[in-house]
Amino acid sequence: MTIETMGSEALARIAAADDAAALESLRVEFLGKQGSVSALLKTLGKMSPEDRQVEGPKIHALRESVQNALAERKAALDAAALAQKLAAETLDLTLPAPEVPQGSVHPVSQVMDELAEIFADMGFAVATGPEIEDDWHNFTALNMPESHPARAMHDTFYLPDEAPGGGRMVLRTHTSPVQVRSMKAQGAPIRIIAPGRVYRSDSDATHTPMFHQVEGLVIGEGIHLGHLKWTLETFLKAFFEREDIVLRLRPSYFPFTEPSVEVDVGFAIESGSDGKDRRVLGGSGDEPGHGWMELLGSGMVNRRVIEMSGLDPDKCQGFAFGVGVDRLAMLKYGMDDLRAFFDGDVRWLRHYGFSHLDQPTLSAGVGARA
Ligand code: 2NL
Repeated sequence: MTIETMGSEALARIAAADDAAALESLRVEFLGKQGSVSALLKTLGKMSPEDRQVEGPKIHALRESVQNALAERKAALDAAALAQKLAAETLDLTLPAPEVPQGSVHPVSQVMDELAEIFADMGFAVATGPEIEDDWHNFTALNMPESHPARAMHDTFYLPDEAPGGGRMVLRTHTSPVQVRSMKAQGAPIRIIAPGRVYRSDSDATHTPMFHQVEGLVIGEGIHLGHLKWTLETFLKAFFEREDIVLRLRPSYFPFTEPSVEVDVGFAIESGSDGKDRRVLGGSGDEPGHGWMELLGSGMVNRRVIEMSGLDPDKCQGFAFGVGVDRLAMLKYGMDDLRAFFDGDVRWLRHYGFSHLDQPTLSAGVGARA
């Protein structure tokens, strides 16, 4: 084979190499220690000076052209690989943002935000406190001494730890201890709501061992039942976004209030599009086809509770109330199974959850928009 045919054959094979590995094996085949071009170079040493004069430039030219062809082909393959990578990674920034999975606001959080907004407008601050409480703040200060039968009704979760001041540490059974702490810390006057998690060892279709409660407390001079009724009426009208909310106050009993008042809300029975009857709040429960639904517990704060919280019951009085947040959410947003609240099922959340962009405001209506 002549040097010329060797050259043209080598260049053709280099031009046809379609990846870096094929190119490298050609480099070894031509220019490696045992390579064909290297072998030709070695023949120069044994040639006569005259022959070397003729063959030398040809062989060196062959080596150079093979080297150049390898470098060129490598550059071409690299450029093609880069172009392909760039094409594959192209981002069209004019496309709309992709649909990505989004979180949503849990109905309980939404209702808590609505409560804070409504009560802030009436001058209430939001107070919080520990979920692990001592016996004194959860029970004794609320007029439930050790032997009190109401303690047994609280289905309390007890911790092994001894509480300071006697008894055991507990998971709070209501948010009342938050308010006892507020009275002790800031004295009178007071206008607060205390929303949060509470715990009772009870579990069935309508009870979960953890649920949410909001309590309210107003302490001042000359506070009376009229203030309580106005406050609850104003709250419920704002929360359910209807002016025709009608309240019925019934005498009741709680150890921490005296007198104690249970609050019913009038409802009407409407048949839904699914053929099922639903209770819709609004109107007097005494009309035909209407009824009363028990919603809140409340009363004038027992003077013993005011005393134990470090205030003088002859100088200041107050009212308090408590209501289940989960229950409020179910009533307002039409959810029928309490247990689904705490399953963490994203399909449920997608259905009932709220947009974080829908901040409840009184001016726009506290409820979320459709
Ligand atoms: C209910 C409703 C209620 C209170 C909670 C309270 C808090 C303090 C003092 C007096 Cl610090 N009362 N909270 C009052 C009445 C009812 O909850 O159904 N509870 C079993």
